[in-house]
Amino acid sequence: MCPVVNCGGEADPPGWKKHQRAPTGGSVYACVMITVHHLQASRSQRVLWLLEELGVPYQIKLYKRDPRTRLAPEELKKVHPLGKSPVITDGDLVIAESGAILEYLVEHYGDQAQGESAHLLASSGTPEQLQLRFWMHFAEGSLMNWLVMKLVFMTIPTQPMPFFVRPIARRLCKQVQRKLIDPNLQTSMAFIESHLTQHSWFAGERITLADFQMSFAVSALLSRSDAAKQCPALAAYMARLEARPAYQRALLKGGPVLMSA
Ligand SMILES: N[C@@H](CCC(=O)N[C@@H](CS)C(=O)NCC(=O)O)C(=O)O
Repeated sequence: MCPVVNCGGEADPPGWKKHQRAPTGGSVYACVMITVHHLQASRSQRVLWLLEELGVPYQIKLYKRDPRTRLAPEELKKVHPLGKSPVITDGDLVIAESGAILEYLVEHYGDQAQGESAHLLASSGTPEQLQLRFWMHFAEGSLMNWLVMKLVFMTIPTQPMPFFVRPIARRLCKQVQRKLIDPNLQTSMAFIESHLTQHSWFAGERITLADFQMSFAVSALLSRSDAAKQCPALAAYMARLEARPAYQRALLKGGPVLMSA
């Protein structure tokens, strides 16, 4: 049974939603817990990390990847028709797509956070806001496409296939990586490295939502590109993220960020 609390007209406490008006005045709150529909080793780790930083209560519903195809289970389509993770539910709301989820969480729960986590957005019209917006879109609109392609073309030759096809598959996949994917990753990586050499965080000198959105792509880049491992600013940035207690708590609750090869 969900507990109920009477908050007498104060701001919504974190994790509680206004339920009904109390006859004696004030408001009655019921705990409508945010649920993160978390696919094992996936982008939804960034949502867990944000919730930990904000200090908002939530629960995790874990979905295991198909061990053969590594795809999400069909069950996730019952939560949202796209069947991808992350998806969150908050009361009657179902929200998909990492960027939309991160923005929703900060807009609705950000003011309940403490310290630097209370200021994860940038002021309107500032250069910081432009940067924040750029990295929010770049992460999923550009960089992740190349990183997913890299994973796909690394994985194809390891899949079951007739023995005489495997050398052809291997050669073809290597060519695609060398001619198309790796040069694009290299360009992105050099751009990120140069940016992080000049700034501590993606939108400037303080942590913002852009860092949550970019965190998964940076992990994937470091794991899928040998050249990225040689980038000192990128490595130092990742170490800074991993040192944050909230990031560690998210890892403990959600498991590793990436699938093992
Ligand atoms: N742009 C989307 C991508 C969502 C996405 O593709 N998620 C992956 C996990 S990293 C997924 O659900 N994959 C399982 C599948 O495609 O079956 C977002 O950022 O939310």
